[in-house]
Formats: sequence, structure tokens, C-alpha cells
Amino acid sequence: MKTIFLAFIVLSLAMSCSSSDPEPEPNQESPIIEEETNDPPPEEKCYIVNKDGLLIIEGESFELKGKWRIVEDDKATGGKYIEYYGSNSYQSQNLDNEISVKFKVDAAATYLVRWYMRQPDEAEGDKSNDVWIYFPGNIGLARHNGEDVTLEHYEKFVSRGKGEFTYGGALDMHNPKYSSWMRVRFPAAGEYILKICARSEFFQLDKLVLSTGMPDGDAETRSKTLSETIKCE
Ligand SMILES: [Ca+2]
Repeated sequence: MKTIFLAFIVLSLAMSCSSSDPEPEPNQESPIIEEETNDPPPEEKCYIVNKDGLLIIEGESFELKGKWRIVEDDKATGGKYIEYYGSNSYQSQNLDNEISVKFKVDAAATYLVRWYMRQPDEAEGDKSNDVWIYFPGNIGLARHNGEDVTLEHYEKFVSRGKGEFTYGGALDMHNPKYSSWMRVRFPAAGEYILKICARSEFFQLDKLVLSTGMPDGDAETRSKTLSETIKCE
């Protein structure tokens, strides 16, 4: 009786070993090797880049949050623009409605900052025609009394246009009050960020147009129907 019982224990131990031990090893090794051979190539990353002196950034490429939305419209490049549908924020920035976009430039250069924007048809005068704008790293520049002014925080950026998306855009500075073209000086090739914060309700942005090495009129003509350039690497 004792012998049979011992034999039963030995047998059941042997069975439990044989059923649990050998299995994991071959199962764990072979599928992993197979997965490695089937791995896709490293994931491509795509960037908005400059091309032929123009760095175009579509409004719809911004990472939207708060009360910004994309609207489809054949009049807009890429068939889309973005609209701010929250309330006015004239005195300061409400960061709930701050949006940003990343892009790359391939060389150190200074660009003029312009845009294609539109006011809604029913907007009076200078309503719905501006945003707060800022390039992190304090690389934005204004010009005052013949001197460059480094832009260290958000400033008001403004223009006018109705019906068609209209080329324009200038800084409206306060303390002291003056207006200025806006430029951005990229110190080296690399990745940069542009931030926009909502200021006026129902403002519409088709695209930003940054240009270098050409007259502003050329930048306007060349960018009118041109969309952003995307490069994947
Ligand atoms: Ca657009």
C-alpha cells in the first residue's frame, strides 16, 4: 500500500513537471525570433519644413485645444482653416485656448512672419482679426526706432480681410505703442515651435507664411495657393 502511494506521488510529480516545465521554453523563444524578422522598419516621423525660402504652416496643422475648431472651405489652402469660437480675450492670454505647432528649418535664417486670415462677413471693422503670437525661446523680433526688439512673451498680431483669405499680419505692440513687422530668427537648423493663443471670437486662420530671402510681395504671390511642405524621415 505504501509503495503504491509513493509510486503515485512520484508519477504525479513527474507528470506535473512534464506538463508545466518544458512547454514555456520552446514557446517563448521561437515566436520572439519570428517577430523580430517581421518587424516593420523604424517608424517614420514627418515634419513641416521650409522649402525655397518659404515655411508655410497650415492652421489645421496646429494641435488644437480649447475653443478652436477646423472648418472645411474650398477657399482655404488644404481645403480647411481654423476658427476660434470662444469669447474675446483682449487683455491677457487664456491658456485654455493656446494652440501650438512644431516644424523644422534646415538652416539658420531670419524669416518674415505673415499669414492668410479672414474675418467673418458680419464682423465690424477690426473685430475678429487678431491673435496672440509667441515663438518659445524668445526668437521672435519686432523693430522699433531702428532697433531690433526681442519678443519675450505673447504679443498681439493683427490684420484685416473679408471674403477671401487675405495676406497680411503685423505686430500691434503696447507700452510703448507701435506697430511692426514680425520676424523670427532661427539660430540653427532644428525643430521649433510656434504658439498662438486666441484673442478675438470668430477669427479665421488659413495658414502662416514665413519667408526669407525674398521681397514680401513675392512671398505673398508664391504662397497664395501653396500649402505646407511635409518631409518624412
Ligand atoms: Ca489651411
